[in-house]
Amino acid sequence: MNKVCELLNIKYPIIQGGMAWVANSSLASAVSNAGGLGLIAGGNAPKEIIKEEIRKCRELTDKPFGVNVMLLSPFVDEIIDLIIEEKIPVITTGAGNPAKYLDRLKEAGVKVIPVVPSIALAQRMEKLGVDAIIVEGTEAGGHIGELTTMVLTPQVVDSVKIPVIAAGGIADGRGIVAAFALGAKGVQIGTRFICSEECNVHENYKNMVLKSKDRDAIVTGRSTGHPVRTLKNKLAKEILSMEKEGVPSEEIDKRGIGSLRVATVDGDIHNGSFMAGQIASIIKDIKPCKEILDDMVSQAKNIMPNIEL
Ligand code: TUI
Repeated sequence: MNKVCELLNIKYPIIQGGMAWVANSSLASAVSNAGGLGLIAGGNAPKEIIKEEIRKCRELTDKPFGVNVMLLSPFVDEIIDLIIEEKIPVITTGAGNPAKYLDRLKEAGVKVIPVVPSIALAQRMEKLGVDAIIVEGTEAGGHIGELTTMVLTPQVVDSVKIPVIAAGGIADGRGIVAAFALGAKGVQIGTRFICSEECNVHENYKNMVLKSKDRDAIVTGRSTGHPVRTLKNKLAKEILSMEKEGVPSEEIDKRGIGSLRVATVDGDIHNGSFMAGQIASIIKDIKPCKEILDDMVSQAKNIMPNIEL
């Protein structure tokens, strides 16, 4: 049996990305009901909001689902408390090192799967006793590292013993086969699920993804040390020119604050931050999560009949 499926008690080793302001109980339950692992994204939300999403998700699915913890959030401590109180079976973490929470989480029986952008961090996480690791290439949307999925995945596979899950640039069965060929035992998929029926973001967000072309998912914030991949629009271009002009980092970071809500809730195509991966332009339709998963699994099995999916 596939190691990731065994670890998480799921049908397919396909994990939904923890997309802040995107991944709520509707999306997470749909992915879990379809046989993957759905996750509610903690993002920058306080405990009460996530508690309510967990309650709703439990009404919508009896399958396992997790929470994604964004480690730059001011509410991390209380979100970790909530995860333990609610006996959430698994978390993924992003944008930082979860080391200081690991003992408590493990003691409570919560499986921890950090998202990392480098080999060194993957090795450090394994030593601390995490259950699996997600390696996220720079093709991914949102907050990113430097290395591509293509180079990161095989190197981390060779450097750790725990299961490696590949992320960044995967949106169909071909991507899954490629990740498995590199030694991954699972995949994390984000952008593809934005264009699902159960994803509740503003329709303008979905249309931005559907209309995007190969070079539209660009990176802002390289100069401030917080590189973020979003679809090209007025906001992204403004931030890039502020960077070019040498505007102080704090001011640049300030320009981005709140813009994820402007994208996901208001659907303001000019001023929102439309985080998406480089694979966005491959996505051509909006379908139910079950169809997305079934289609990518059958495509992968057609290409590679003995794939451990
Ligand atoms: O976390 C993500 N992607 C995200 S988080 C996010 S919310 C946000 N919005 C605006 C600015 C910043 C964040 C949007 N997208 N992916 C997983 C990921 N984690 N990618 C890279 C990392 C990472 C980076 C540094 C993980 C660990 C790390 O450790 C540094 C250290 O040693 O503490």
